[in-house]
Amino acid sequence: MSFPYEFPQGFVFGGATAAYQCEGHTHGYGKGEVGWDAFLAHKGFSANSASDFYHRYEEDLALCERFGIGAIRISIAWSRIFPRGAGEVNPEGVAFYHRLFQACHAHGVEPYVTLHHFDTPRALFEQGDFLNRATIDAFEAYARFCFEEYCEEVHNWFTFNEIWAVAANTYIEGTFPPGTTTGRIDLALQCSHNMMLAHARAVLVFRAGGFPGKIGIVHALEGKYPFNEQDPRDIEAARREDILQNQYLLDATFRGDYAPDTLMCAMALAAMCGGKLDIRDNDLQVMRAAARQIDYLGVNYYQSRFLRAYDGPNILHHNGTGERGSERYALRGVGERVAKEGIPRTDWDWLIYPGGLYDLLVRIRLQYPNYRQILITENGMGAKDVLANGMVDDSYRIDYVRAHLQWLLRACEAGVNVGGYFIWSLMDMFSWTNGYQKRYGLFHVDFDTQRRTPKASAYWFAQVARTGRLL
Ligand code: BGP
Repeated sequence: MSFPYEFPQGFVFGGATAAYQCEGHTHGYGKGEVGWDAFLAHKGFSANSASDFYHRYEEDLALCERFGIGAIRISIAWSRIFPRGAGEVNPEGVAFYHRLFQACHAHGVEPYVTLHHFDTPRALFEQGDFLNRATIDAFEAYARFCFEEYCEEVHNWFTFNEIWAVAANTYIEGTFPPGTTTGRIDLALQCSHNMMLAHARAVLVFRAGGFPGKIGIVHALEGKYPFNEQDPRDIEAARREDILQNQYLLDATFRGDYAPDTLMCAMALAAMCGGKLDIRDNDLQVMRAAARQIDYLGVNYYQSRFLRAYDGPNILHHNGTGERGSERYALRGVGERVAKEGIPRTDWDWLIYPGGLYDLLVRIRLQYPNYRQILITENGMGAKDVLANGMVDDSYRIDYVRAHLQWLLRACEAGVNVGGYFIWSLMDMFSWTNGYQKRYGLFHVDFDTQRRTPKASAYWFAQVARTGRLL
């Protein structure tokens, strides 16, 4: 199969990071606690050192500059600004992000800034996180503060990173803090809705304030395919998973409400768990207004799923160790995720299926013609990289990224407006439910010394970014 190889004019090549995974100093410099701190301590993990980005951002930005990476995805840690989520401001945190954004510009690296990347301040988290509507008010106030404070330095904003990951991992899989709830599809859907409302309110604040720049949201999307394309029950399983992870959020993002088939399926799944969704008319009014005003959608794409119908009890086993074959995910009334012959998997059981990215991009263009632009805000391969003789030969990562870029280019050719690609991740970082063994970076980090070493993929990516061609 032949693929196009030239990226569109102005295409942005970036590296992605997230505050909690790279900054370190989770308790330092006036930062307030987040729900993750105690949860990780209990599991024997800590993000307190991570990649020490708090002190080493100059070095990382210099690497971006040297390797032709013109943009960086950064998130602001809400609890560095408002240690308790609302009220008192931490001036040290505010000043830190000014320094960081200014350094980005000094290195010619455009910052794309996310307001919330999984790290709700503990004070709000303990009061129900986004299931509590008070958190929506606090998020809006925090967003307004950031727009006002950083409007000269930041012109590319995202409200949330991966609402569905927050919702599903907290309330269905139980892999995110507090780690005590599983199987509650109703709570996951309610959490998603409330976060979409918070997103919409932040978008309206941004527009009303006339701040310069663009704003959007980042969703984690996955292609959902029936295991057996001939079996109507598998087709239905794939449809249900698709609505849960993709369509519910895409509807909320681009329509500002939920299409009848989306809503019916969501309500039925919520009812199956004994719950009822609280979606108010006023919420939808706000969401509809925001849907008309967002500039871009960030898509995080790593994998797709093949689904078989499943009605037994929930079996949810997360592979957080990199022991291939140890993942199980079977959700009653939705479906069971299964491996498919011929489709390779990473050590963490993530199916490598680059064509799924194409399918999703084309589908967005057709189903939501009012979308303006898509940025791939995360894509990359987690692996147990080995540093030997000062080098990391991660040719498997190059293959992974190349294949995804090929399908991305094919989607551009099919008329989808894709404006950029941010590799996950810029450097090795802490991985939420997997610790430090699962590495994604272009730059290897020795977590003892914090020394950065460019991997083979960094040299390859630099070539692509500099030439705007996939050779
Ligand atoms: C996305 C998150 C990132 C990152 C990535 C890889 O869901 O936005 O923060 O962690 O996935 O996931 P993991 O670290 O679990 O392998």
